[in-house]
Amino acid sequence: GPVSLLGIPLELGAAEAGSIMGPAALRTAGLPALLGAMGHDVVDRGDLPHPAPVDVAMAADDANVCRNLGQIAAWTRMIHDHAHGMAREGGFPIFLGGDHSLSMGTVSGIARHCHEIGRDLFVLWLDAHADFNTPATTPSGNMHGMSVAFACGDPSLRPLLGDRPFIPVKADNVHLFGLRSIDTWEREAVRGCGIQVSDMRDIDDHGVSTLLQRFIDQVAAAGAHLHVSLDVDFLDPSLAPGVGTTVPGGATYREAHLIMEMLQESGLVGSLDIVELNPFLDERGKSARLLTELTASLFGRTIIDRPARQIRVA
Ligand code: DIR
Ligand code: MN
Ligand code: MN
Ligand code: MN
Repeated sequence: GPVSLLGIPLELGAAEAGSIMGPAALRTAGLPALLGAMGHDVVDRGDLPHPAPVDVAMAADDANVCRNLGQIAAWTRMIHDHAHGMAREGGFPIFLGGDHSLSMGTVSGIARHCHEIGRDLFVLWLDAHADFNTPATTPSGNMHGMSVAFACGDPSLRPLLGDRPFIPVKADNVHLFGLRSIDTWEREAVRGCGIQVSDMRDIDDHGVSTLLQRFIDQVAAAGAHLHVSLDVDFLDPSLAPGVGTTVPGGATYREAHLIMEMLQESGLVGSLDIVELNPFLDERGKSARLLTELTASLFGRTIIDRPARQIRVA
């Protein structure tokens, strides 16, 4: 099937405004055109409209700490429906964000489809942050810091999805990669839940190749769908300044490309989020251009042809 692009101009989950312009910047940087020029069949579905807020049946104590809760819930439900539909149609969905709260909808929608076809789902979370806060642990109230907790089935966040079938992702199947900023209570939650973590120290010690190959082997053994969620702040701020939550010491240019090339060679990736790009903070399109280059690597661009390795045809 085609590569299917969906713009999600959402910024209400983040502290800082600007990621509403993310989808437009990724198009301006040439992401759809480059995939097309590489020979992929690309369909751009445009941007989702801004939904009206909905009521959320969440405990009052929890609801009070979640910023823009009614709006985030409305976006989550709409994004979930689109992600589920796109997964069912086949092809490769790319979700152009927008802040990382959008992944509550994409991951839950993909998870629902995987459940329906009896396929396991793994998630690679490329991010400086764990995004594993809940209403009980969040220091900020920003919902982009809660997406992984939601996807893994945190009961306090479950009402965001309303009456849609909710299929949690197994914590064991989620890998937080590139972690270097975590909040106090969030850290306790990550420790206790079985989620996989490669923090920057692990990457320093072992390199991305060893750590990522181990995870890819698990996904391959399970015959699973792999969803990749790429937060711009995974990258070092010197390479990608266009994000509201930069953290020093991020992935290098070579590390980031190596990850994308390994994922391409695995043939296991079935869907992708590109999130948190804030063009208002970017330097002359630098971050948007790098994200476009990384996407090209994920879709098979190499410096020179490499021998095929366990390529699967979707
Ligand atoms: C922080 C920042 N952990 C919070 N989170 C994110 O507000 O929950 N920044 N995701 O990108
Ligand atoms: Mn994030
Ligand atoms: Mn389905
Ligand atoms: Mn982040």
